[in-house]
Amino acid sequence: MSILEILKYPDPFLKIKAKPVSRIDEETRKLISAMIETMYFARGIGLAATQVGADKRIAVLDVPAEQRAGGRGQGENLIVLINPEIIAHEGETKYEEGCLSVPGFTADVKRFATVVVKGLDKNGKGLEINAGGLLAIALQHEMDHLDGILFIDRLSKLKRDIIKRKIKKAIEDEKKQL
Ligand code: QAP
Ligand code: CO
Repeated sequence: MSILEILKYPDPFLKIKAKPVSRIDEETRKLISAMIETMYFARGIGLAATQVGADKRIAVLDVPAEQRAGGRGQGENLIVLINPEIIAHEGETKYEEGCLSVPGFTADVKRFATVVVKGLDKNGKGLEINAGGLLAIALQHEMDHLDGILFIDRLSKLKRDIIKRKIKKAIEDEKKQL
């Protein structure tokens, strides 16, 4: 059992482009378990390795079934994705996103409506996911993290500047409280 610290914007580590995983060794397996525990503990639906300070292309997701076409029972929606890539996409959609690394803030973000994502599962077996709805959005959000991109970076410059100013002010106010 280990809960990891989630890095918060503007931590510079959130901007790195994570390195591909070449071997799923003991250290990688431990990281994956800790990421899953941390995601559930923080009540998130997705978490990328860079958010917990690990330079590896790994994401974990658990998008609730009712929000997911053809979804199954709770606890059966856990996805571990290693070295993910979008191999096809269609359409466009907009969703009010949040992020565990930008707590307390949300904004409408434009994404592909459906994606086909290729990668490896936790055992290194090839995996292909055909997703729409919230899962498609979550996959794109987590894959962005692995390239050092936050949802606020996907906003227009005007909206981005406004939200960044609000976040910085919230951090300042929090410091004053101490
Ligand atoms: C990424 O986000 C995502 O601000 C996962 O106070 C976002 O789990 C995928 C969270 C939108 C699809 C759509 C955020 C929890 C969790 C907060 C999350 C907060 C507490 C965000
Ligand atoms: Co995020």
